[in-house]
Amino acid sequence: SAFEYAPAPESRSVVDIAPSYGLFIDGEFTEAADGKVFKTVSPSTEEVLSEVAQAGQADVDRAVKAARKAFGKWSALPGSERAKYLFRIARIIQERSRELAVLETLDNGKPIKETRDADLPLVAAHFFYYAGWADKLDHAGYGANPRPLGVAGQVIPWNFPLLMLAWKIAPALATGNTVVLKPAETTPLSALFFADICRQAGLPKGVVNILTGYGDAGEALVTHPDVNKVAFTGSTAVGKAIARSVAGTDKKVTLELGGKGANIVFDDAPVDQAVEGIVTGIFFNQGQVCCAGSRLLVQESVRDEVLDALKRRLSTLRLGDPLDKNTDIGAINSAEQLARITALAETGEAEGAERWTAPCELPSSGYWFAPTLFTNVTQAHTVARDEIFGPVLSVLTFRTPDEAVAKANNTQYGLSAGIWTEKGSRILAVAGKLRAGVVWANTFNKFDPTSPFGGYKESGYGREGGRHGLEAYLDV
Ligand code: TXE
Repeated sequence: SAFEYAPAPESRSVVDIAPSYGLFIDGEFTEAADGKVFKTVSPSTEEVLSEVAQAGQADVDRAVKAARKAFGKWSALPGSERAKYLFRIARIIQERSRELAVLETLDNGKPIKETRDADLPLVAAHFFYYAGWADKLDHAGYGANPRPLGVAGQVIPWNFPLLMLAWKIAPALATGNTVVLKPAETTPLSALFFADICRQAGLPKGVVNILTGYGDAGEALVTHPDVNKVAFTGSTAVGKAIARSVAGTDKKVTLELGGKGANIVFDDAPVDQAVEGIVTGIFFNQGQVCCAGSRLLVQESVRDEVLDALKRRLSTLRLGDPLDKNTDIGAINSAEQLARITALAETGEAEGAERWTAPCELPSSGYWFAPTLFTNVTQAHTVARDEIFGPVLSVLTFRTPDEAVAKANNTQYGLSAGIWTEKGSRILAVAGKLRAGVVWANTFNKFDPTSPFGGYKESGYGREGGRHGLEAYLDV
C-alpha cells in the first residue's frame, strides 16, 4: 500500500545494456575476426544480459598492434598531459558511478551496497591517485628519465571486475604505457563500459584496448611477442602457467594470485568488533576475495564466546536480490564457482570438520551459497589449506601468540592476515612475524590506492597500488 514504507531497490533502468557488444580495438568497437560471440548472464537470475564478442588470436594481434602504434605518442606526452586524461576518466567514473555500480552488480552478482560504497569509490580513487603521479615521475627518485615498458598485456578476474581494471590500467597509463586488457569471461560488461568512458574522455585511439574472451585469448595476449609487460590477477594455477610461458623472454611480470588469509582473534579483543571484522573478512563479496580472512584463528579461552556471537550475527545477514540496498550476501559469480565451493565444502564434511550453515532461504534461480562455518578444523583439513573463494569460514584455535603466528603462516599462500587485540605492542610483534603482504589490525579488507598490495609465497609477486605500483610499469 502507499502507506507502507518499502526501500526501493536500485533500479536497473539506470543502466542501458545493449543486446550485443564488440571488442574495443584502436578506439572502435569491432566484431571478432572469426565472428565468435558468447553470452554473459546475471548470476542472481541466470538471465542473459548481453552477447559479447569472443576474441581469438587474430584479435589479440590487432589489439597489440594498435597499442604498439599508440605507444610512441602516448609515452612521449608530458606527464601533465597524461594526467589530464586520467583525471578526466576519474571524474567520468564518478559521474557515472550509479550506472556502473548497477551494471557491476548485475554482471557479477555482488550486493549493490558493495559496488556503490566500495568498488566504485575505489575505482575512481585509483584513477585520481595515479593521475597525481603522472607529472611527478621525473622527481620521484627514479632518476631523470624513467621509461615506460611499452605494451602491457593485462588479464583480470571476475571478483572485482572494474576495480581490478583500475588497479591495472591507471598505473600503466600514468607511466606512459599502452594497454590491452582481457576481463574475465563471466564479467565482461564493466570493462566495455570503461572503453566507452575512454572515448568520452577523448583518450587517444589504441592507448586502451579491451578484448573480451576466454583463457585462450588471455594466453595469446600474455605470450604475444610484442607485449612487454604482463600483469595477471587470478588463480594460482593459471599464474604459474603464465610464469612458465613467459620464462626466458624479456617480459616483466606481476602476478596476484590466491590466498588463505588468517584472521587472528586474541582473548582481549572486543568481541562485537572482532565479529564484525570476521564477517567482513570472509562474507564481503561472498568470500570471493583473494585476501579474504578465510581462516579464523581464535584464542582457545574465547572460542565459544566468539563463535556464539558470530553465529548470532550470521543469522541476521540478508541473502538475496543483489540490487536490493539491504542485501548483505549476493549471488556466487558463476555455476562453475558455485560447483567448486560446493565440492570443497563437501570435502570439509567428509574429512570430519563440523559444518554450520546460516539459516536463510536460497532463491530458486541463480547461484547461491549460504554463509557457512567449519569448526573442529585441523591444519591438515582441506578446508584449512585450499582457497575456497566462497562464503565459507574455517575455524581453528590457538593458545599462545607464537602458536597463532605458526598456524597463520602454515599455508602455501601469503596475501593477507588480520589481528584483533587491544594491545598495540602485540599488533606490532605479531604483524612483524606474519608472512603476508598485508596485515590489518582491528579491521579487515580495507583498501587504499596509496598502499602497495601483493603477495608473498604462492600468492604471487610484484605490488599494485601506491608508489610501488608504478615501478611495475617502469624501466628505472
Ligand atoms: O580463475 P582463472 P577462475 C581463484 C579462486 C577460484 C579459482 C578459479 O580460488 O576458485 O581461482 O577461478 C584468464 N592464460 N581465483 O577459473 O582461470 C581467465 O579468462 C591467460 C583467485 O575464474 O585464473 C580470467 O580472465 N589467462 C583470484 C582470468 O584468467 C587465462 C581471482 C582468471 O581466471 C588463462 C579469480 C591462461 N592460460 C580466481 N586461463 C584472485 N587472486 O583474486 C584463464 N585465464
